[in-house]
Amino acid sequence: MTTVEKYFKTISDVPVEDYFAPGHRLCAGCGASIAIKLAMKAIKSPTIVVNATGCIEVATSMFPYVSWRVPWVHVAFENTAAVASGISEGLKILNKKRGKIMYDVIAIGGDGGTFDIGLQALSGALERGHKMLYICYDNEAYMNTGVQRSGATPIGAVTTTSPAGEIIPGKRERKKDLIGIVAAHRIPYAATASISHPLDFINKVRKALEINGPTFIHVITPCTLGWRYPPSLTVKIARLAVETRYFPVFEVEDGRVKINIRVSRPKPLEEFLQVQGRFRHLLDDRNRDVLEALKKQVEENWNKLVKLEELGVYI
Ligand SMILES: Cc1ncc(C[n+]2csc(CCOP(=O)(O)OP(=O)(O)O)c2C)c(N)n1
Ligand code: SF4
Ligand SMILES: [Mg+2]
Repeated sequence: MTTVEKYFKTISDVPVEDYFAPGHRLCAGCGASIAIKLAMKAIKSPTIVVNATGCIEVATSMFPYVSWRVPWVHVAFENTAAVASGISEGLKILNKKRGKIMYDVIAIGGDGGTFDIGLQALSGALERGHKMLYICYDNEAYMNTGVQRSGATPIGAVTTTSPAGEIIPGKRERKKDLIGIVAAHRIPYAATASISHPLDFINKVRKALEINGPTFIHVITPCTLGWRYPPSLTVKIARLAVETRYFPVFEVEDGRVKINIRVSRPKPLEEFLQVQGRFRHLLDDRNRDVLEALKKQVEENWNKLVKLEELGVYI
């Protein structure tokens, strides 16, 4: 890791308090649950969480139990960023009227709720410039409703709406470049992260919360159900996503790109694919072209980032 400021230098610096409490109903080995637990370790003052529908919301708020030890609002996919921005502005007014009210606002959405359904509200909030952090946990499909493909599902992956067989070899379209879309709004801070690198992620959340404007973090969160692997492999698969360059970890700060985890000798992409049932068919000779297309996209994406870092701009 290079430059994310190290608010927490080692894991032992990270607060022991959990604002995301245990006892929720997320699957054993759920990558998203790890991401949210880590994110909530980084909060620095009273915080309001605005949570779109999805596994994180559904499985942490089953009446009469709740896993949130901070004020928490459930919202629809379409208006997550809009609600978060309204709360942020409301707090600003209260601040003016009553003096220092120190609250941070974090919006949380899955890939379906962010790449697809909530994209217009997100774009509006980023463009208007509210002080809020939006975290997208990306398990690359609509998991809570039974693993349907989303704009974040990569080419070749099996979902229930992109099954591999005689007709199609898994999803046919490529993954949407969400961070590119977000960065195009020229917000002060956007970053990617992986649950396999917890300090990098926690420090990024803290860094984002300290910025007086809209910030965005895209974290990759393997899903044992949808990616079809045993729960014990979650962190290993998240690490392989980084080590194969499948999911580059970088930040875009005031338009400048910095690759935080430089993968100079990537592991073969097959190491990431072969442990997941959703990709296993890609190792079959008859799907070689899809595997090659995925490899090409991974390579292009990495090369683009390296170039943008050299250039010193994202777009
Ligand atoms: C407008 C709307 N469409 C569909 C649904 C049904 N729904 C509930 S959870 C969910 C999946 C969300 O996927 P994602 O945002 O990726 O989160 P994940 O379930 O993967 O955590 C869907 C489609 C809904 N609640 N609202
Ligand atoms: S389906 Fe996937 S994202 Fe949802 S709780 Fe289970 S492991 Fe987590
Ligand atoms: Mg999802």
